[in-house]
Amino acid sequence: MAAMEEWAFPARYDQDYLPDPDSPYWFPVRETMDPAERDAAVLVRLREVMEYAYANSGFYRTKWDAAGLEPADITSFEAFEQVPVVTKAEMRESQANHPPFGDYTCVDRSEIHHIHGTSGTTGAPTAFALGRRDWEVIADNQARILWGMGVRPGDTVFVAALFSLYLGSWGAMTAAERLRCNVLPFGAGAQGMTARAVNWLARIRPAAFYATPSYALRLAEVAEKEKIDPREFGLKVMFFSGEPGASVPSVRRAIEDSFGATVIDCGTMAEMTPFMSASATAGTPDGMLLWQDIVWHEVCDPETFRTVPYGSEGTPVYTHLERTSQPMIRLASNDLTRWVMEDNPCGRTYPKLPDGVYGRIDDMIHIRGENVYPTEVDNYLRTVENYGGEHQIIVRRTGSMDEMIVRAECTLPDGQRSEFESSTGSGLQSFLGVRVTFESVDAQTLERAEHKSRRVVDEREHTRR
Ligand code: 8LQ
Repeated sequence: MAAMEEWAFPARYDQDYLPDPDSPYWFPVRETMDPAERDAAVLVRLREVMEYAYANSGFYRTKWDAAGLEPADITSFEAFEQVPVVTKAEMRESQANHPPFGDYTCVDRSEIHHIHGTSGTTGAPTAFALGRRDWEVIADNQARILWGMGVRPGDTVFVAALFSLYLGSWGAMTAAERLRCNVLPFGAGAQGMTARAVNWLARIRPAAFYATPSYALRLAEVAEKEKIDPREFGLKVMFFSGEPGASVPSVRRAIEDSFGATVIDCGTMAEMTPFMSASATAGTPDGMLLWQDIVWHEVCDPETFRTVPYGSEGTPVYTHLERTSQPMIRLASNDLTRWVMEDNPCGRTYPKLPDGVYGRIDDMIHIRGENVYPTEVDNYLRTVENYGGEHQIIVRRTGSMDEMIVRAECTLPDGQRSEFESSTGSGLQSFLGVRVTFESVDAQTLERAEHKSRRVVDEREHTRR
């Protein structure tokens, strides 16, 4: 077997490298090799990354000493699964005790190239410190994944996500720059910006587009108002991260139908940047492949954090194979997914998340013994005629019972909605398998997301958040 291309730790990629223009792969060996051989190389790498973190970070040293393990013990994946996971709460605590970046940061402040962070409005934000060299490696990795999506040098990439603390937009931009694309860092979130985006898209006609799925749908609505058909943008590929959507069948279809482009789902977590390591490809456009030689992805039982067999559901746990600034080693995502190992039409030998990441464990609604994912409501409503495009899910406790109210926009005038309400309410109820109180409101009255949607209003006292 040929050697894995540029496989070294710490990583340093040839910044002038570009693949053969006819190759669907950036690194043909790494992407199509026997997965068992790749896993063997990854296991050695995991030990190297752990040795590096043990030597350079008080956080990992303390954590692993307490668990009675050291990097040299990691001689099998079974041993690696004993490494305790890192939680977001631990990272916040580490940053509070060792401000501003926490004692899991392994490089000197002078080596930090970008600072990003969580953008939540409640609680202490977490700061992400990304090293100069890491930034280059991130660009290279994500350029490789964009290549896999079918983006090519010279293509215009339109980035329609927040340029602020959010890493998604910066990661897409940096990747496109490395790929020798021309980048239009349009951004999102400012007053009137969506209508301007529509006009810029129509004028520049980019090949590729990046945003959150919610925002793409919002953009399609605004385009309609501006009397511009989004198909006229001529987009070839639209890639999405940040929230479920691109793998929710009816949401995906709505985006494909509106824009006439291939929809690609990608993304893990900002902490894990290069976050596109879970991503679909041009040849395998559905679900997400796990690019195991960039980030090591495990799908685990959420209680034991041991991997579940292929075919099963669990929570993703991520490990960096190349980051040296803030390496994440077994970061618990708290998300839910299912993984499989099958022949991928694109020829890459990676495992796959066939349904993407469905959502967060915390966002799952437990109602009368049943679990409901908010994305299932979205998936159903988008198939309903006269649905106005936005909804809210209210979860309330009445007495000792939980109640779920779905409030959805309807394009019909008030007074002509009784059939819509009764058929959608009963349809939704049988789709979800739980009792739902269904209400309709006028179209265009619920707030549209400029970033990630927040559709669940959980009024129960005992719920977190
Ligand atoms: N999340 C992110 N991408 C997702 C996807 N494709 N499908 C389902 N859920 C997804 C910068 C990147 O966009 C990653 C990112 O959004 O990082 P954040 O802001 O730290 O949010 C991470 C969370 O977004 C994940 O844990 C998923 O719940 C969701």
